Amino acid sequence: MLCYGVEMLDEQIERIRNEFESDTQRARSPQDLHNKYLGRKSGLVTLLLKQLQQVPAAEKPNAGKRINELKLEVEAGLDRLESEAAAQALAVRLESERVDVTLPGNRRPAGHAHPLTLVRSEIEEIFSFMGYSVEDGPEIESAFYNFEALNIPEHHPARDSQDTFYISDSLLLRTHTSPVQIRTMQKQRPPLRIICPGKVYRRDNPDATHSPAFQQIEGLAVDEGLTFRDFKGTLEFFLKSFFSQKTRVRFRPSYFAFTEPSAEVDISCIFCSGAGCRVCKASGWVEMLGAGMVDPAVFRYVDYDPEKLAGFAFGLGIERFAMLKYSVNNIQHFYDSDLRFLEQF
Ligand code: 2NL
Repeated sequence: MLCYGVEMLDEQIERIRNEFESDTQRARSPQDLHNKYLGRKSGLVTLLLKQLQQVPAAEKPNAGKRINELKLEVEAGLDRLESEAAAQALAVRLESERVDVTLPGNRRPAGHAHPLTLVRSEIEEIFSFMGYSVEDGPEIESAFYNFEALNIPEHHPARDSQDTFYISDSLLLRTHTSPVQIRTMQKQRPPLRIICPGKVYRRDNPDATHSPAFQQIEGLAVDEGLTFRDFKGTLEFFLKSFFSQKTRVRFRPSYFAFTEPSAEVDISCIFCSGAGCRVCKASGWVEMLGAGMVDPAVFRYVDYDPEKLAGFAFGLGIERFAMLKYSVNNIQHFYDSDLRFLEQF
């Protein structure tokens, strides 16, 4: 297909221009058309440019100019095709990935606090209101902090390995959170107002009201001139705040090695208001906590002067408070992690 005349070249240019024109109408891919017209070896425009070597020198500038015009036209046409193809691809993709932003989202189920945590928080709040702070301590304790400093001597039945989980001769799982109070008294000078929530361990067989691991809150106030009336008023305020203002509170004499005098504290039954039912075993009263004025022997263990200072303390089981407040008849429900139970709180 050699050509030597401008005439013939013009014909070729026109033919290629027309062919390109109709190729672009037929929606062929820009890449194919690029190869067909501008391909490095056999593109139609490329071949035409190669033929330029054989054009007589006089006609070369003119011929070159025309071929170049064709090349620029083809390039512009290909650019247009390419941007049209890209716009088309984007439109297809947008359509296929269309998102209806008005559809409701997938809500993830949200968890919430465990009932024992709810009760602990509520008790902490009532005592914070009265100026108490919350203290924490280790669950593995020494016999000194768990027993000795609480005036529970060696050979006392509470120390028996039948009742206590021993780790070694002198280490054990705390049976109450009193050791935290002993540690706090060693660190801080009075006045002191603290509550100590936490897990405690006792060798009980699990049943509807017992668990070998349960949660306790103990409280302690120490100051000069604290009286039994402060003690009664504090616990009455706490129990009425937690249950209801209508709840009546009763103190019965009791005994603990670490308090003197000691008391068991009852509330009027919240189910029958004192008339007598199954929960209060027809007595109208339900025992809620043990408490008393701190025994002078305990003060001596922490170098507090029992002649100058007085204090009161109490201990309660969080599970017991939760069972009464939420009418749960088996303590094991709190540990079974059954959502049908937990979702009710
Ligand atoms: C119960 C109730 C009680 C205390 C705990 C206590 C702590 C210190 C000093 C004096 Cl550091 N007392 N705690 C007092 C009375 C009762 O727990 O039923 N315990 C067997």
